[in-house]
Amino acid sequence: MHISRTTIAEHNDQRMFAHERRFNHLASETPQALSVLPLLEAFQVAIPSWALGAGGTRFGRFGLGGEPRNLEEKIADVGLLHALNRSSGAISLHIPWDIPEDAERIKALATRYGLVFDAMNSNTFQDQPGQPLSYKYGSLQHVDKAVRKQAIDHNIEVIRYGEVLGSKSLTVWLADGSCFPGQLNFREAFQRTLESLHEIYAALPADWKLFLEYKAFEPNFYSTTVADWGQSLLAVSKLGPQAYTLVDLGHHLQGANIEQIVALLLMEGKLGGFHFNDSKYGDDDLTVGSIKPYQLFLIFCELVEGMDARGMLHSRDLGWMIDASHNVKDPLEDLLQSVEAIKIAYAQALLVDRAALREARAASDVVRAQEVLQAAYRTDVRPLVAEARLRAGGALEPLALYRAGEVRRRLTEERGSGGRATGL
Ligand code: PSV
Ligand code: MN
Repeated sequence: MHISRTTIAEHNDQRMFAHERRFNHLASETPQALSVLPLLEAFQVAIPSWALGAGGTRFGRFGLGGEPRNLEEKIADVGLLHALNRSSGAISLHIPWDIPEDAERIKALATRYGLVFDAMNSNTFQDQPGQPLSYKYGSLQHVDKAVRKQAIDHNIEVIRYGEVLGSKSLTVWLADGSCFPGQLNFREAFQRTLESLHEIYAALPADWKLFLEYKAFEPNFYSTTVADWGQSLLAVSKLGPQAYTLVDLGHHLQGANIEQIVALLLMEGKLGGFHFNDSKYGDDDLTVGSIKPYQLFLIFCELVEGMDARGMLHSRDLGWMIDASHNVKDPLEDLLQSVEAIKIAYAQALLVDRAALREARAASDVVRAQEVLQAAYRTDVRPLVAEARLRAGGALEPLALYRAGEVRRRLTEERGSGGRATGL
């Protein structure tokens, strides 16, 4: 499936007059809007290879037509998103769901779509067919050294695949933990995990990063061995300068102040990457910005401020990835919405009057501080995000063009309706 430049240009021409009117109005009201356009254009969000088909819950899964049947088709789907929004120029692979059998060919295919490979993800939370030892009681934390070795070797294998693809990071998420009190010695489980991580860390190429993702609960429901940002930070600090914490928005206990976590991790130089999604109750993996868009904005405020304080390049110095699951929506539509929500929150955070905020804080003027933040949050930045997309060669309204092109129907014709993308 391909959407040509001509189709995009025709779509844009039909909308140009209305877009220019909206954009010029915004630019006249918000003069700094123009200066943020290059930042918006450069900002890319990686699409996870496991989120291109229908997801599911433990109660079942409702299939979808035209799901990608292999890695090549997943790359084609991400290529399509990127052609539409020019902001999804990377793909994040999960091994062994997406083993690149011929990595050089896969890399060349991705390059044709203008895509690079973001973080590689290992999987020691499931047993694979033919796997000698089970991860039922954990992987890097396991009491049996042989299981730990199997999990370490798997992570090193993932790094090797990533090297050929041009990736520069490994994300480790561990389901390790315990389901019942008494099952684990917490200290020893953490120490075994750290020891295993040291071996993986030692296999990292010099220009790679290791991201350690934390998660409060699930699939273990009494304890998780890397359960929160403190535990991840503890581990990555002991590992060394190439190890960082990864924040997945769905992995906190309810009400956690994620923006504060982000601020402190950045302050310590230990925030490495992000998994975007949204949630109401637990790790719901919903469309970014669909439930708590204000929280997303506040997180971006801390990201922008914290990265600027350290002289970091927004587009490059953190790993930006979506990690979502799609139970009722067309995944490609959902991903377009998610990327748009991320860019809207980023644009709004860039528009915060930081000097005014500093002054309000210095005067302990709480009311003024809120006004300053919300002035940015309540600015309709959609024309700004659309202008950045237009300048980068994308569509003014990606979702509208996706629907007008009947992409899902065409994908279903091409790939059939019984296919099932690999993943959870
Ligand atoms: C776990 O819930 C997680 O967030 C990790 O990032 C996994 O790799 C991903 O979801 C896919 O299951
Ligand atoms: Mn995640």
